[in-house]
Amino acid sequence: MTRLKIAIQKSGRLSQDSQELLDKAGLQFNRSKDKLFWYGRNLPVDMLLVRDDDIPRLLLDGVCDLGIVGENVATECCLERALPGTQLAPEIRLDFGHCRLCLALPEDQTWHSPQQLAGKRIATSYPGLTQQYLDQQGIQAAIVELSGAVEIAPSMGTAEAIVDLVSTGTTLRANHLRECETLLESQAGVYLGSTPLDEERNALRQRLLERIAAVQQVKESKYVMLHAPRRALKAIAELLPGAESPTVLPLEGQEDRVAVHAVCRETVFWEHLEKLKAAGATAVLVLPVEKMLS
Ligand code: PRT
Ligand code: ZN
Repeated sequence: MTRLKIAIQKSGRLSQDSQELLDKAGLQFNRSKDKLFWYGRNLPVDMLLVRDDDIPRLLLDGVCDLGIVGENVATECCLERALPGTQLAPEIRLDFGHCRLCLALPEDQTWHSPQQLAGKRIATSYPGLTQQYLDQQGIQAAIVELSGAVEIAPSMGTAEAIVDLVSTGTTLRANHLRECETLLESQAGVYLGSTPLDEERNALRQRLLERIAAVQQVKESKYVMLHAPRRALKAIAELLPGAESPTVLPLEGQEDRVAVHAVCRETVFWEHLEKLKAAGATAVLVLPVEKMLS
């Protein structure tokens, strides 16, 4: 069987989370620190470790069958290529690598509307997404393409505004810039390669996708156990976040109280536990879920 290839970022913000995800999905590789290729030990799946910007192209050119990359990079690559049919949409969103692509102006300028960008210079590493925003607003402005240090462009006098990725906002503040508009909300995702696979490889890819989806699901899931008065069962079941039909068990020697067990598929906050207690629940236990396949 021809082997599947997965591309992930070699070193950067997405690397560790990507490796951990594949690890939890049960993939084992012969790891090598310097090599860009890790051979899959337990399944016919190999890993390519590359720069994140190369991942969309590897997928579109059919070199890789799966890839983990930010929505910002995937969308920008499709816009740059501007080929009809070259859509890359995430198969699964991974809830890491969160950031937003923002338009920012120097702090001393007030933001009224996109019209004020007309005729100005905008520095960015995302010319495709920036041009798309300008086109949507019907504005003509010059794009100054930079591969890094975009945030210093206004103070250097090479641009009046920037479009760059922001997560905490510290970099913008340190450079006396203010966020004005969000062009794209992004997070890492699993993307599929463009080349159609034969039946066997397709089945293997589907199996991996199911495992990855299960790993994602399990992250938020908790197993909740509690004791409840029989009469409050309905109210308590409704208070369990994201739980479907909890298991109700008798308690030895207690007629009016039962044990309730449930898998909660949404985050269980302290507020949920406080409400459960107020509804009559006692001995509330919240346990992590290791693996789940449904
Ligand atoms: O070498 P390679 O090309 O693989 O890596 P890279 O340097 O291009 O990318 P890397 O590792 O920095 O980021 C990889 C991906 O992480 C990005 O494509 C995004 O999808 C995601 N991501 C999440 C971010 C950020 N958060 C982020 N904050 N990517 C970059 N930044 C930068 C941003 O460009 C700016 O310079 O961090 C700075 C702003 O951060 P704050 O916290 O100060 O707002
Ligand atoms: Zn990059």
